[in-house]
Amino acid sequence: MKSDELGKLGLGTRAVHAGQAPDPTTGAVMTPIYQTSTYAQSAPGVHQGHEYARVTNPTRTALEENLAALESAKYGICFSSGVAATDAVVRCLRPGDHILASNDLYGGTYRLMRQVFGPFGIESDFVDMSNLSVVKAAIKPNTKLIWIETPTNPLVRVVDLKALCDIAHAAGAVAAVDNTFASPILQRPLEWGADLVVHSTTKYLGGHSDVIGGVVCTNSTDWDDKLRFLIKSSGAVPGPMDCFLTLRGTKTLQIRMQRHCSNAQAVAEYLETHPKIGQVFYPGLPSFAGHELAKRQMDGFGGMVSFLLKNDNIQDATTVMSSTKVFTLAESLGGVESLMNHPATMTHASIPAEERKAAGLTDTLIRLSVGIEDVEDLIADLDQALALV
Ligand code: P1T
Repeated sequence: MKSDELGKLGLGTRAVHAGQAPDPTTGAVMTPIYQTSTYAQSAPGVHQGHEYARVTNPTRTALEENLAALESAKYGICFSSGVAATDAVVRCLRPGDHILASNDLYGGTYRLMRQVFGPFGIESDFVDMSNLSVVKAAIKPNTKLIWIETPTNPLVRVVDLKALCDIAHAAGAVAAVDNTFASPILQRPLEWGADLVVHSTTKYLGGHSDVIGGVVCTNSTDWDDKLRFLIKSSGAVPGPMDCFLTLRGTKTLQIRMQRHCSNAQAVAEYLETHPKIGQVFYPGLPSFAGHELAKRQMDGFGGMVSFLLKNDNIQDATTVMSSTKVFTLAESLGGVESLMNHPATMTHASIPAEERKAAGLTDTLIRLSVGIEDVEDLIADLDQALALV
């Protein structure tokens, strides 16, 4: 299907069809796994569009077109992990440049910016992006990249995409949004003015916790060129099998997201009224600070819920995290199965304790990735674990 036709179709239809046409040689309806490292040339420089698989692979191209269509983007560039996608964007900066990022964000993004790029002379600061005046005050003359997560990991704060993209552009900086928590079904940042959208495709896009991957989507030909040059030159490419699995995942993305949202809403409402719960973080709760903004900016509130116990101590939190039977205690999110995560020791351990605390990420916070199981079973599982404290 051509890209001008795709733009008129709904997201569910794009998820199933974009980037994919029956294989011209066999008629195979599903995109084959082109498990090859190289392609025959009939004379030097004469080939059928592919030369070497670090540069392009047809299974990867299908996935790139599929993800671009979902994000309302012209281009999608796939990477071997979400972190590799972030790395490629940051590599386009130069020593002396400054990144302004959200202070509530995936711990690996913090580690990459501070510990990997810091020694190369790229500065980074992390601020609360739900406060626009704090963001404006933190912009420096050398700020070249504003890195936004919304909803944030792990406190699911919702920040104003349009306002932040406007601030970035007024400062002459690029606005990049990590859209992993929302997925393009619930939020398409390019439509709010972002220059780049980044995903860990490991999460909702893949959807089955069986593959690691990343993507950057953009409408900018300049950024497409820069990122493809990096793919060719530094080689963080996903293999064809991984692309196939991710492409298989996106076909069901829309219906999975609907179920993640309804299950998470029910779990959040259950937790909010539970006597042993101190605080629930979920954009779908009217009591949550980002609720009204989420209603305007998103097409659903997502599958991620975080909470604190009323007895806000690590012993009780550990008891709950060690006692669930349907929720598995593990890093990651966005798969069909429900996961429970302890940010302080797992996904966010690389952020210094003082900085975590300042951002409101306490050592007792528990994060849920609510899966697509029967919601009664999820609630019963939480209920039996909470009964133990
Ligand atoms: O794991 P990888 O595919 O490299 O993606 C990194 C990444 C990027 N952005 C966000 C918002 C993420 O949450 C992640 C990975 N996060 C986890 C593993 C986690 O459990 O939070």
